[in-house]
Amino acid sequence: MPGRIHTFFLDAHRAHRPLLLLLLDPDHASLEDAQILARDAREAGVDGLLVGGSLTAHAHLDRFIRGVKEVTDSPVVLFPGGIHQISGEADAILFLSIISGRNPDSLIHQHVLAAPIVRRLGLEAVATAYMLIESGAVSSAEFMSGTRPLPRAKADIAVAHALAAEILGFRMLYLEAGSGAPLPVPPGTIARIAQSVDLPLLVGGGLRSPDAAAEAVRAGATAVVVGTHFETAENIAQLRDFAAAVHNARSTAGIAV
Ligand code: 1GP
Repeated sequence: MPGRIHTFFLDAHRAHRPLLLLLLDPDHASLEDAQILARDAREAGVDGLLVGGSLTAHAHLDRFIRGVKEVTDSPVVLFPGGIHQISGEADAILFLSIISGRNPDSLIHQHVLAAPIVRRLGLEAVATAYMLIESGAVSSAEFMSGTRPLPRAKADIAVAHALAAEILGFRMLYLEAGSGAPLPVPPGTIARIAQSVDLPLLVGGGLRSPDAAAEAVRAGATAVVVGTHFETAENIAQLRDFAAAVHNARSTAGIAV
């Protein structure tokens, strides 16, 4: 039976009820700042929080997540850059396999190391196929994982990866341009994938405006993830605009694919 967080995404996907997720990187925010942001996000209508990063050298991940959960009742889901980012305090972990790459370490090896820990903690793990898409610069995820992203202009290749992920039994797809990417995932690629597979589709990287977030949703994203933009204090006031843009995107004009 799907766990609580898998159900949260499945329900959103099936009901065409798009979600805005805020990414908190414990290396980029103190617990106090993260608590303020998490509280503001909840009030602005943000649907959930991801916690993680490519490095995350944070020595007190459990305490960080406990602290965030004190101020929000939104789901808090691990988005790990490695097996050192596992915490039983989270509601679930995205069990990410970087299927765009050909590095066995990020396809299966890290998972073999993580699985016994996840099971011992009783943590819900949602098998998520993670696809890096070329985005105009080398992303941290690309560099740290030692993998190459999918070519930006080749939607057919991205679709074939998504189909393989669905056939292999992954529960969700994550299309990633990379944190702070100059260019987000092309809406045309999102649309082709959304038309090809029946899985919750998370999209993130380089989304800096409500319009860009809405465009990803109109193309077919179940959830959009925004991190870097809200690490700048003056942008936090835009949380509400982002949430409204995402939640209302499907009721406004569609995109041409
Ligand atoms: C990164 O998709 C997330 O893994 C969010 O990206 O930081 O560019 O918003 P940004």
